[in-house]
Amino acid sequence: MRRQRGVALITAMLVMALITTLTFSLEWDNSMDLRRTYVSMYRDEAIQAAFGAESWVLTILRQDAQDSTTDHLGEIWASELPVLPLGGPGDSIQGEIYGEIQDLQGRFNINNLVDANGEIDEPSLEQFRRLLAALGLDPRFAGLTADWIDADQEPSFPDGAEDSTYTGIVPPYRAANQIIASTSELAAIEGMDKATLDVLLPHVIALPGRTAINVNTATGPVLQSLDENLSLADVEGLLSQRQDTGFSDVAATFSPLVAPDVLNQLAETSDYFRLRVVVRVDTVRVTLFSLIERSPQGDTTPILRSLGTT
Ligand SMILES: [Ca+2]
Ligand SMILES: [Ca+2]
Repeated sequence: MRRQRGVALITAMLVMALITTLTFSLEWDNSMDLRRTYVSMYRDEAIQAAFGAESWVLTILRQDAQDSTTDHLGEIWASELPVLPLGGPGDSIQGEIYGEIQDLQGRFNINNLVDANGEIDEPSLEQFRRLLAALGLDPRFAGLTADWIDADQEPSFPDGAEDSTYTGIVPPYRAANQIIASTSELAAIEGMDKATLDVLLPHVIALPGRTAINVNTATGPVLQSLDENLSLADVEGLLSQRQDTGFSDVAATFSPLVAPDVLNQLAETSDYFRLRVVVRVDTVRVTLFSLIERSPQGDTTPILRSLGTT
C-alpha cells in the first residue's frame, strides 16, 4: 500500500511538472507571437506616418516654389521639422515624429564627374580634387571616383583604377562604369575607408544627371572648391555675406572670385531635396529617406526612397 502511494505521488508530481512546463512554453510562445504582431503593426503605423510626413513636405516644397524665386537656408523648408507627438494623452500607444529637409544641391554631385557620353568632365574632376583637399582628404580619390563611373576601362593617370584593380581584390568585383544612385557606393572605391567617408559624405551627393551648385546652401568646403584661389577667409566672408537670406546678387559676388565657366555652373535655386523623417511608435523606430525632385514648374515628386533604422 505504502509503495503504491509513493508511486502515485511521484506520478502526480511528474504530471504537474509536465503541465507547468507545457503551460510556461505556451505562454512564452503566445507572448512572443503577440509581441511580434505588435512590432509588425507598429512598424506599419510608423511607415504610414512617415509617408504622411513626406506628403506634407511635398506640399511645403511646392508652396516654396510659388512663394520665392531663390532657395536659401532661411526658408521654411530649411528649418528642422519640430518633434510632433503621435497619439493623444489617453492613447495606450505613444510615439513621435521629427525630421529635416536638406537641399542636395548644396553638395558636390559625384555624377557631375562624367558628361552625357560617360567621359570624364575635367573641370568637375578638378573641382572634386579641390573639395577633397579642402576637407583634408587625399585628392587621389577624385581620379579614382571618376574612373569608377566613367564608361571606359582605361585607368586615368595618375590616380585611376578600373577592373584591372578591382578584379585583383579578394573578393573581386568590377567598377560600376556608370553614374551612381547612392554615395554609399563610394565605399567600394580603391583605398576608401570609413574615416574618409565620414568626412566626405556630408559634402557630396549622387543626383540623376548633371546639376548646378546652389551657392545659397553650399557647405563651406564646397564653396571653397569652386576656385583654386579661394582661401578659407574668402569662404568665411561668403558665408557671413549670405547669412540666412542668401546672396542678393550671385553673379556680382562670384564673378571676381571664380572662373567664367564655373560661374555658369552656379545656381541660387535647387531641384533636389532630401527628407529624413524619423518616426517612433512605442519601441519601434523607423527612418525614411526620401529624395524629392522639384520641377521648374514647382511640382514635387519623390524619386527614391529608402528605409533605415538609425
Ligand atoms: Ca525657395
Ligand atoms: Ca571606368
